[in-house]
Amino acid sequence: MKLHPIAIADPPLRSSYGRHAPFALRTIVELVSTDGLTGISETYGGDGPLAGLEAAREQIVGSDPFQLTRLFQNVTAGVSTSSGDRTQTYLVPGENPLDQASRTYAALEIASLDLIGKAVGKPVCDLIGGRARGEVAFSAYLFYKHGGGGGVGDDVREDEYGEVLSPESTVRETKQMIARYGFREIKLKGGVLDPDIEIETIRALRREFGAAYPLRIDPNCAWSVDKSVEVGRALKEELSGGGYLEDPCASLEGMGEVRRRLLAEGIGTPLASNVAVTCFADVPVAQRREAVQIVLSDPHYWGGLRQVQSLSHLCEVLGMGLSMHSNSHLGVSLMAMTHAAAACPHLTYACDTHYPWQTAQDEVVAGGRIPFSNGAVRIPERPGLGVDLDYDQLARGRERYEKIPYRKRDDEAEMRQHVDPNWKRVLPRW
Ligand code: GKR
Ligand code: MG
Repeated sequence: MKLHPIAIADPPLRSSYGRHAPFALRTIVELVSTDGLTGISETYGGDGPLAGLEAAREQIVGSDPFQLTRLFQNVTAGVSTSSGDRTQTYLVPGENPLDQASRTYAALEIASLDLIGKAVGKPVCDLIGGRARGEVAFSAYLFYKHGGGGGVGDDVREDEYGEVLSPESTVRETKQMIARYGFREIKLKGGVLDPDIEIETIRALRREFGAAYPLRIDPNCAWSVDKSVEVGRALKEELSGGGYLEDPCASLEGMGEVRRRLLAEGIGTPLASNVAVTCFADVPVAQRREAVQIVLSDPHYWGGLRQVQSLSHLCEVLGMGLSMHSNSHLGVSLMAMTHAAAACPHLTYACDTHYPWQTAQDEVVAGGRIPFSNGAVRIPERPGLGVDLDYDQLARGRERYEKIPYRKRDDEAEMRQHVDPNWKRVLPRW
């Protein structure tokens, strides 16, 4: 097992967590088999995830990549991956220590599946039951942002979007992104500006793109129950027809109350979550309480591709919808997400992806950026995930990692440094 911690340029994107740092952290995993094949994956970066993977070294080295059930048992031994206090609400995504075991397993499973695919000459989605679709649709993931691209000093990236802190500039940003990638669904990361401005932003997007482009907004719990109901009411039309309201407020209790109050007013906007529902045990509870109607899966977080398939089945049985969450990532992750979504028939929403926010300069996939056509990524007719590593690019990512002083995402610190020295993450803010 080879672990490559890397840093990738990331623009100053805003969310209720704060502001993205100039570089996001990722880890590239390589599993090299005795017959010389290499399986790869990409996962969370920084000290925590790296230590989790190191701790699993004994479990993976010398093991058989086909024995994933045993690997899961070993890596998650003594840790409940299906229940417990796993809420992400007050933590930066991917930083809850209770999630480490399933995140570690996920990275090893994906690299093992890539390895198996290369050994038997089959794409990853075909190893786990085959594909429900040959291409996977992604959504335009819009952020409010400050001007400038990612990176610092003599290592900065071009910024094609500029400052986006108003409804007008968000429409411009969306038009640019859709022109380039062809996305057919739109997600706005909210919880940044006054909710009235965010409501106006969604309305402006609806006016510009029409009902053919379903809309979703995700303030990552920045709103109280009352404010969530107010926004749900104001955006009744705009979030209907394939859209959703994602994590408007914290906790299953809060989400359940929002849903009940909206339904009482005849507003059926579904609530989606990657914050209130973070483990299998949460899913039936969320369904019983009517707190969440659409679960946001993520193979990196939920324990790999096969667990996402289980989640898909569970959601189907419980009459819930399934979508997919993302964090800043490169092409190896994008391909794992694509294979996972292709193998989940119940996943009917366009998946989130941060991919448009990264650039070719940071991509570690040989041959460069993964192409999108009409907002979708095709499953390549190649074994495994269908991508290989560019080792020069990987080395550059590692150099960047060595140069930067931080080993953990801290959006709050970025806010204090660049925007407001007294900024704190307050939930709910409104
Ligand atoms: O990149 O700032 C961000 C997002 O807020 C991300 O970290 C979230 O995990 O996109 C994610 C979400 O849907 O909550
Ligand atoms: Mg979310």
